[in-house]
Amino acid sequence: TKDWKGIDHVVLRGPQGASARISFQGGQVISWRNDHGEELLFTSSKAIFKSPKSIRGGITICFPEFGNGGSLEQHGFARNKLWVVDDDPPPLPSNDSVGKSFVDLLLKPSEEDLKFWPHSFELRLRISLAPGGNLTLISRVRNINGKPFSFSFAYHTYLSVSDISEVRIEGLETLDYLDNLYHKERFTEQGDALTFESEVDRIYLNSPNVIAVLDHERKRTYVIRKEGLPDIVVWDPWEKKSKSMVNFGDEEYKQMVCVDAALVEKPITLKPGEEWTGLMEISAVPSSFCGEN
Ligand code: TA6
Repeated sequence: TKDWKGIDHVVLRGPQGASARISFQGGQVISWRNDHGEELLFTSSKAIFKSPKSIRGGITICFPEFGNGGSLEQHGFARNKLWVVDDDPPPLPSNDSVGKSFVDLLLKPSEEDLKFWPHSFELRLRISLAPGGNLTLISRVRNINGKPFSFSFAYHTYLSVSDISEVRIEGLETLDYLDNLYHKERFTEQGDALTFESEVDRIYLNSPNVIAVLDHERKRTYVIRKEGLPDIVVWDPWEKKSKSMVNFGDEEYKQMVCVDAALVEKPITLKPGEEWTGLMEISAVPSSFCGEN
């Protein structure tokens, strides 16, 4: 359908009211609501809903590169491309989507993409919504090239929070991280949960496969589970950077935090015919379920 901000999209609906809205542009989740109709993802009020740029918010797919270290545009081209519905996807190894509402999308490189990144691939993305509202994204990258290629990847996820100063992230304690604010220098996180009082832009390395983002004020906890994605990126632009972004409100850094299940430090290399799978599942639960008051 096209009735929402003029963009082609599909809506998944759960039996009790949860929903997810997915744009074909970028294969991007642009809304995810729980059974009470509350929005769980942040989208900027200044977001530009016009291709070929990705919308500021939701979950953007960063592929074949995360960041801007290489020859491609920042975070790769996948988020700026029009994806198609994959009518006949090869079966997934697990029966992960049984009982869920889901959509399968597909991205293949255009002639133009191949000029900048000369590797033929198929990127398949299944997005599914479970009856309780959990959202799962499963990406599969297949090398259909004659030669090996390497890539990095991220589910760049803008979580909606009430006030960033009330947020803390558990599961990253004692991990090493690369700090984008210090030329990717390597540091080690201390023993406490991560809290925010200034700009944060870090890549936590080899994180546990489950981490929790606690929004104390809203009494909500996001639980992020991942497979095949060793790293977690955490980003909040804070005051100064917010002002420099045209498609982001000056004060909106307070209402969001990006927590990305990602593969950044050690890119994956696929030989011809090989496939890689990366999964992220997010659930949003009342904090009391996680031992919070
Ligand atoms: O680590 C997250 C990050 O790479 C930041 O450095 C920040 O620039 C952000 O992504 C957003 O990138 P974008 O290209 O969407 O403006």
